[in-house]
Amino acid sequence: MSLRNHLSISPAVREALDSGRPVVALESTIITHGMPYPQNLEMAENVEKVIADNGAVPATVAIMDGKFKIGVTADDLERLARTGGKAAKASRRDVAALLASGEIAGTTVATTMMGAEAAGIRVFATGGIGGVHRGAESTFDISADLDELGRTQVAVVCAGAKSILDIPKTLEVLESKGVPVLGFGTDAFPAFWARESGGKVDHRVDDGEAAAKVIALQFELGLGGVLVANPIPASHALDRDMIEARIDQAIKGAEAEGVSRKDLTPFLLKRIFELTDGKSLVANIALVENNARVAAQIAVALSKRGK
Ligand code: PSU
Ligand code: MN
Repeated sequence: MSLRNHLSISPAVREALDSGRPVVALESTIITHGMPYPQNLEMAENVEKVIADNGAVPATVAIMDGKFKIGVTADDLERLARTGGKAAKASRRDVAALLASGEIAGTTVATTMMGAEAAGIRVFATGGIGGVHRGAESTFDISADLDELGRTQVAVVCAGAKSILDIPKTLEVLESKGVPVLGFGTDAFPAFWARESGGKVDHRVDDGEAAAKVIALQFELGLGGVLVANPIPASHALDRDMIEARIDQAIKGAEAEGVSRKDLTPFLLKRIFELTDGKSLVANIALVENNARVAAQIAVALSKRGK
């Protein structure tokens, strides 16, 4: 039983892993379902570059052509970006069916963690994680990302969670699953476009070294994943009241149109983009690049520790 038999690892990533050099995984649902074309392609290329500029090798993960790809070619990246929302969105439950069909799919945080762990990659950068949706007490809509963080030994660097989710409930579930939440230079759990959500992190780390020390111990102890919460740069943060009002509007729209389940997050992202005249997208790109930089610093620090 091993996902390893279904990986296709790019030569650059293979070489880095074999020689113990730092590697950072990247997800692809953010490319297929999180942003429109061509900004998604530009973002994906820039983020890979930020990681390389900070001394690590980028490994964008996707399920396509019947393989779990770890590190994709420029051509693959373009295919993912152009296919966009017509691609499948691969959560844990979709992996076997998508490997069987050969369909093209963006990997969520959950599935990117699975691929990263199977390949031996310890650090992964994204924008925001999935979590407990507002109204989950009646819909049961809780992202598989939270379960994956509880069991898979990968550190995920994100800008917190969007307040399209219920952030207090998301933090409660992370606690139940035993996931340490590390605030990167902050005591506040960030809310994606805003630097604060009102929630607190469990522990604070102020640089890549400090984060790597905790992550290395967590993995040595076999305790599952780690969430590193890295707030959006202040220069790009959006006004909290403005964005909250737009999010409320988008959620009402989803309810009115009967959008739910796995279509909900992509629908809300698109509506918020429209309602903020694209400001949400500019901020989203800035925070992903910021997370990529921090993830590379952590990967470099881990590799110095021989992890
Ligand atoms: N949140 C964002 N942008 C995203 C996603 C979440 O701000 O692109 C994507 C990620 O890939 C995440 C997934 O893992 O949506 C969660 O989807 P779901 O809630 O269906 O598990
Ligand atoms: Mn869901």
